[in-house]
This record gives sequence, structure tokens and C-alpha cells, in this order.
Amino acid sequence: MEKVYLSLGSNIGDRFYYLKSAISLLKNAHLVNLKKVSSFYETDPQGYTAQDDFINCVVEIETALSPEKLLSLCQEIEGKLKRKRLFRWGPRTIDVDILTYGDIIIDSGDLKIPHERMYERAFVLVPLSELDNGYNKYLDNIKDQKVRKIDV
Ligand code: GSY
Repeated sequence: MEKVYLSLGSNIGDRFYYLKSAISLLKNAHLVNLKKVSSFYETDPQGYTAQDDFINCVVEIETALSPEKLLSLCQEIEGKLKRKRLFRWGPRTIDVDILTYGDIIIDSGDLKIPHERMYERAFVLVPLSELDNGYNKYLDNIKDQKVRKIDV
């Protein structure tokens, strides 16, 4: 079993519904144990900024799936939730991205682990450092980006 961190985000429609449904699908997935879920954060859009705010969180799972199979599972979950992505970097109903997979490094076509932009993004680093304080040291990089913890 490998420890994996996934980043989840949504900025179209009922954002909480999409995040909670994706978490529930992960919880019920074969060969996946859901271990931890971070707080939910409302976050300013990064990259293409003329779009609505996102809600983001990070989850920790343990899995016996290979990185490639896990990527397929993430895509399957996005498909089940009828993912809409209007254009690259643009608004989307649900995104499920692999951040890290144990200590593995992969740099192939559609699979790059660790996620290539994770150290530049507050919407990843703030919830991730809640689950693993080893990432606290990177928070200084992103202190100008706004994230707002949502009380539920
Ligand atoms: O890469 C994930 C999609 N995405 C996000 C996101 O999830 N949250 C925020 N705040 N900005 C984003 N820009 C993109 S692209």
C-alpha cells in the first residue's frame, strides 16, 4: 500500500456536492483506503483568474493501485460526476489530481508525479500541510494567495 495525496477542486454548480461525491466515490473504490480529508477552502482562481472561486481540499489515501490505475480511477470519478471543463485552466465541476504517490517520481505524457505545480499553489499547500506538517516549510512561497477556510 502506498500513501497518496490527491487534490480536489470545483468551481461550477454545487461545489460542495461535487467535492463530497468525489470523496465518497474514493471511499468506496476498490483497493483504496480513505485515511484523511482536509478542511474545505474557498480559494481565488489561479492561472486563468477571470473565473469563479474554487472550493478545494486534499485527501490522503492508501492504495494498492499503480499510479496509472489510480489516474484512471481519478478520471473515472470525474466522469461519473459528469465533469465539465469549459477549457484548459478554465472552470470545471470537479478535478481530482494526484499530488504525490509515496516517494515515486514519474514524468510521462499525462502523468507527472509529484504534481508539477503543487509547490506554487496555496489551494494545494494549505490543505496539504494540514494533513502533513512536513509541507509547512513551503507555505512562505504562497503567502500572497488567498484561501479561506470554510467552517462546516
Ligand atoms: O488544477 C486544478 C484546477 N484549478 C484550480 C483549483 O482547483 N483551485 C484554484 N484556486 N485555482 C485553480 N486553477 C485551476 S486550473
